[in-house]
Amino acid sequence: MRIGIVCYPTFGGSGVVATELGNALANKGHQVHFITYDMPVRFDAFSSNLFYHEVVVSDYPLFDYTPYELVLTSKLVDVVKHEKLDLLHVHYAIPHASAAYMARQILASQGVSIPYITTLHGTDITLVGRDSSFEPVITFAINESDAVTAVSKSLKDDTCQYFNVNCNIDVIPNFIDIGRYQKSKNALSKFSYNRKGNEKVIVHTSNFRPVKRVEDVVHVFGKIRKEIPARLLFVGDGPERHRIEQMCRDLDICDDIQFLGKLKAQEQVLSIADLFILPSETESFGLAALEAMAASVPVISTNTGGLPEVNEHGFSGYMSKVGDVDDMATNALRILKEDKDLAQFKKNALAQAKKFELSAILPQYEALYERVLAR
Ligand code: GMT
Repeated sequence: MRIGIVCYPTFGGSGVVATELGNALANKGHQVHFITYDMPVRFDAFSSNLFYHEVVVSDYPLFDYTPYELVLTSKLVDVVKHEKLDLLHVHYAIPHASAAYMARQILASQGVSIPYITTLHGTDITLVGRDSSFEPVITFAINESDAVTAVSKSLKDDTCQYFNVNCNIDVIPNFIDIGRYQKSKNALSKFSYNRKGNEKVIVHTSNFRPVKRVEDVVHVFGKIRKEIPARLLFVGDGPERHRIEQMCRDLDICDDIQFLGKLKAQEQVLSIADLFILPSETESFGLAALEAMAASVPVISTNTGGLPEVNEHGFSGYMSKVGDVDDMATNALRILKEDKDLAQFKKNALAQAKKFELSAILPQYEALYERVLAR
């Protein structure tokens, strides 16, 4: 098949999922064309089946806000026609689904037929999409899609609850290439870090937005550190980072915390981790938790959104109510205090991640593509 993928090319989960999906489809012999404003972070530049088409947004003094969606639409029309694409798969509804709709209409007027599939990832529904400034367009573009997928059952339910949409949504969960994470585990970590004695390494990865409640990570860590030697590694960056750094200073625990910033190969850091903390306010899936589990790292998370579909309470880690940092710290210590418990949780985390192995999920997307093309 000749597939066009539209996504945000950044470190965010939706971009990572879209890019890994494209890489995997290309490995299976499909021709995959990425249409984005920048080279996706995980793009496999050495695959002969992968192509990248940049959406170049030029500035003009009249525009206070450059109309990205129109430039994207024009690019979609061009790539579909000239690369003879069979279908478009857009990740994150805003503004990709409406751009795909517009491209489909323009192409139809030229006698070219192109179906589009929309994959909903989370904040496009739970935070941004619900905003009345987007809602009518999102509802329309979802209903017009030739197929819609959601990355968890919880996200499907939220979509059906918040939007007046036809609820014919396929749940196709996010996936993971376990080999990539286990390989880093078995090799010597490129991440240079000298563990002091028997200290436990705790990791949090996010875009440091308020929805991630990064301050809760610091509170939980502060409680753990009172009981056992531990170090906290932050991966990622975003608007809350400055406030979190200030919090570490105020609590006088900065010596045990490192901010590593945005990392391309975060599996190097996970390979030395003992615990992952994800205390989000809402999380449609929690890809970061799955990545941790693929590296055999148990997860302390909240029980919000799609997280119960990913993290199994008492098995791959524990879940607590949003904001309950005492419970999170108690659970973290249940995992970390005894080496034999930690070893068991690490094994369980990997077993849980295996349920989301790429090889099990990829055929679900291929089957969906075939179904759409057969109509
Ligand atoms: O978490 C974010 O803020 C980024 C966002 C994105 O679109 O990149 O992540 C969403 O999509 C991921 C991939 O499907 C999910 O794993 C995340 O749970 C989801 N984030 C939220 O729902 C907050």
